[in-house]
Amino acid sequence: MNKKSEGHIAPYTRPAAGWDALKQVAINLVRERVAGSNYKTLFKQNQPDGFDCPGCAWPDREHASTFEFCENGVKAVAAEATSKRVTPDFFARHTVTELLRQSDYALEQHGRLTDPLVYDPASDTYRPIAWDEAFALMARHLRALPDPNQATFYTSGRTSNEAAFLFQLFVRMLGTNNFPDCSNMCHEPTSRGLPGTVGTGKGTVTLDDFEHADTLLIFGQNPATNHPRMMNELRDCARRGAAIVSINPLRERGLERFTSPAHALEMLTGASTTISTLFIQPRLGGDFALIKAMAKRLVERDDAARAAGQPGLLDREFIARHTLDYAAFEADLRTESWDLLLAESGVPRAQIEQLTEVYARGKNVISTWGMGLTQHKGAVKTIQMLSNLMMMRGQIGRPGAGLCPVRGHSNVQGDRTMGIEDKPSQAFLDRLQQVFHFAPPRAHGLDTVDSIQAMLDGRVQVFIAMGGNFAMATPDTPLTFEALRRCALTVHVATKLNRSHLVTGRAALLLPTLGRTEIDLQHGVAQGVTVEDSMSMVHLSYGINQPASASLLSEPMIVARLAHATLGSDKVDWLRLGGDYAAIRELIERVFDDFHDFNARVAHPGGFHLRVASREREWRTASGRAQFVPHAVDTDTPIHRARARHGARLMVLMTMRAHDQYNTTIYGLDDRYRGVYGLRRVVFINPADLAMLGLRAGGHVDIVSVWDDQVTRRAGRFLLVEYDIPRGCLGAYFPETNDLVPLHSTADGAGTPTSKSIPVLLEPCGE
Ligand SMILES: Nc1nc2c(c(=O)[nH]1)N[C@H]1C(S)=C(S)[C@@H](COP(=O)(O)OP(=O)(O)OC[C@H]3O[C@@H](n4cnc5c(=O)[nH]c(N)nc54)[C@H](O)[C@@H]3O)O[C@H]1N2
Ligand SMILES: Nc1nc2c(c(=O)[nH]1)N[C@H]1C(S)=C(S)[C@@H](COP(=O)(O)OP(=O)(O)OC[C@H]3O[C@@H](n4cnc5c(=O)[nH]c(N)nc54)[C@H](O)[C@@H]3O)O[C@H]1N2
Ligand SMILES: [Mo]
Repeated sequence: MNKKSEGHIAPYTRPAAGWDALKQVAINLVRERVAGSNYKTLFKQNQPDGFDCPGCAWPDREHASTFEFCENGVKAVAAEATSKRVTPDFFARHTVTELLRQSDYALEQHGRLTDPLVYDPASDTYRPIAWDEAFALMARHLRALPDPNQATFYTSGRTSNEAAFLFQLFVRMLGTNNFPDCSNMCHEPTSRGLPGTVGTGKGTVTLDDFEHADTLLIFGQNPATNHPRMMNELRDCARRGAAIVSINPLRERGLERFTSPAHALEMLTGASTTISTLFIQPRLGGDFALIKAMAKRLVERDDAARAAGQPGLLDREFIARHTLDYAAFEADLRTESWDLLLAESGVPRAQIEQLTEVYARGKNVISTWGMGLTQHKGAVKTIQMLSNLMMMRGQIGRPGAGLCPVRGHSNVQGDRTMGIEDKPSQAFLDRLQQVFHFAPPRAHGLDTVDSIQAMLDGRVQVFIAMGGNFAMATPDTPLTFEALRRCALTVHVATKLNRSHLVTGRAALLLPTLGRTEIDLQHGVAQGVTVEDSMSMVHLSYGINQPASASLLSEPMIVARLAHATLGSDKVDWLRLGGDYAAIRELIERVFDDFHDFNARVAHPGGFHLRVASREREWRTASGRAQFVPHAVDTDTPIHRARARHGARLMVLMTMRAHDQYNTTIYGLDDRYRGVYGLRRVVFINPADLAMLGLRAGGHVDIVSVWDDQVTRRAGRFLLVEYDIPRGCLGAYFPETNDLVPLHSTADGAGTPTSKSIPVLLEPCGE
């Protein structure tokens, strides 16, 4: 128990969701002061005639007849439907410097932005500006750049397909591929890794496959908090007798037992479903070695079975017909050292054998993964190794089986499909050239980390963000702040105030926009936008609430007016497109073959499935076959080097989400399933490490990064909390810990910050 604050620690013993979740919903609706007329919104989320939940990218059951209840979806909707407003009057009363001293939670609580604002350095305040003047100011800055590559354009994953398509078209017509996006910090290793093995950077399953799966491997994911609607799928699988394994350093309570709020009887009787039957707790970043060990064990078991005259365990027909380089891959497995795999994974051999049995017994296996696999140095090769493992038994491209990366933001996958991509393919650029008659820039652009470095170096002068909270979501916070402050102009299109808006360039704009829950009228006609979920379903979303303010513009209209002001409308009639999203969809259809008959197909309830070639065993690799990719265990990483210097005191830190946050948006201060109440500055640690370090639970420490530059990265005063987490591993929440992530500590081949494997030391601080 912590005496100095109101927070406390108390283990959670009930099943996930259930009545506790309902209670939290009520609390949130009151806290957000959601207007009575906006309550109905909650029942329209993910319904055929409603809007797509802005919460996460988990798909919806087609024609869902019951309200798919989701506590955190309600929080996301309530946060947008709040009746609180942050008006020009508020900004006149508070300087930016003053606002910077408020917590992220407090900033969020001020409510929805109502008017376009411009930063006034003389008074250090944001002041109202007319929309036309705001666009003229941006156009002036952009046109004045000697090289369009001196501007960079960030996208967060709530942006609709229509807005994203216009955004990328405008930016490429301007002349750059500088498209940092939230995906760079998220599933980029998935998008870069999968094409090298199965040819397509997307998942191969749909919700229907969950109905036929008998085995689920859940790697590095906390669905009870981050994808609550996935829990209903897991519940149904568990009830059918499917084996469900959670592979996670933390034994997440939400994956143990679950009471479904969608099932009245379960709620009334307090019944719950056991979800995971097996918990494997690798050390942070140990998944690569673990998966490789499973593959090695599978080869050994296959040898033994065949020697005994039984059928083998590998799907040799699949391997022969569909894949390349299995022999080299198997040879590498045979020579790999068990000792090394055990040491690097942190999982005992008996458990690896048990896990391999579960996998080998599965007729239909789905592997899902989240940030626990992607935010590491070796993330790309880990994902490729998982793909290898699944291919060994032909578990890709047939019903009930496959690869299931679980994306974060509700349209992050769609934004990438639409061309928010710093490394666009030449074929895509050719198509843009054909359809729009201009010469798109061909050189690769800047991603998120590159953009920060370029701003620091003065190579980028203008930063424009379509949503998100760039300053808080990115690593190395003080450096990122400095980067933004060195810009000539920073612009944020946003729904609610966040810290990024307070870290201004010499000139700065804050432009308020409609949220997805709001009615978007253009020329008196309600517009729908489309989004693509994590399983490649594309569907329409119509807002139903009155806009938070009469001055809001939609994202597509903001892009259209910016493009018109900057480039003129000779080649593209921007303003017409900004006022008619069906017309934007007609252009999308001309650029992407998979979107043929877009308007007609998306009008069907539930939308349509965007074809994923690998799901149909069409491999879009250079050879036309799925590729086995051998990879060695890396024993010379920054963590190995830091451990060589500091010995057992060296800890590895993961930064993750608490239950009451949406990325950088803090809704509340609890993390219910992990038993943390009213506190965010906590660090989870194994009791044996506490003893080894001479520390005690309830004490406070500073966390200090170990990195091979001269920068001191420190996050002060965290409460030590004993937890069931492997030795040498720590867990804490982001964004409070982003100061600790070195900017250039990124995933090989993907540039993703290594937010889940930061080498650190703990320093006790006085009470
Ligand atoms: N309510 C809510 N919903 C959200 C979000 C939110 O913030 N709040 N964010 C959205 C976004 S953008 C995303 S990307 C997703 C994120 O959803 P998740 O991927 O679930 O996100 P995290 O909380 O970052 O961490 C996931 C899990 O990874 C585990 N983990 C950490 N390191 C390792 C490792 O080395 N190996 C393994 N096997 N596991 C590890 C952690 O213990 C944790 O359980 O959720 C989306 N949905
Ligand atoms: N240390 C650490 N860092 C991380 C992570 C981690 O696990 N650890 N996770 C990473 C991941 S997975 C991700 S995806 C990124 C997230 O990075 P971002 O996407 O940049 O961050 P969010 O917190 O989701 O952005 C929230 C803001 O978006 C704005 N917003 C909300 N809805 C809308 C809308 O409809 N339109 C517009 N224009 N704006 C809107 C609001 O102003 C809100 O304040 O963070 C990454 N950073
Ligand atoms: Mo994400």
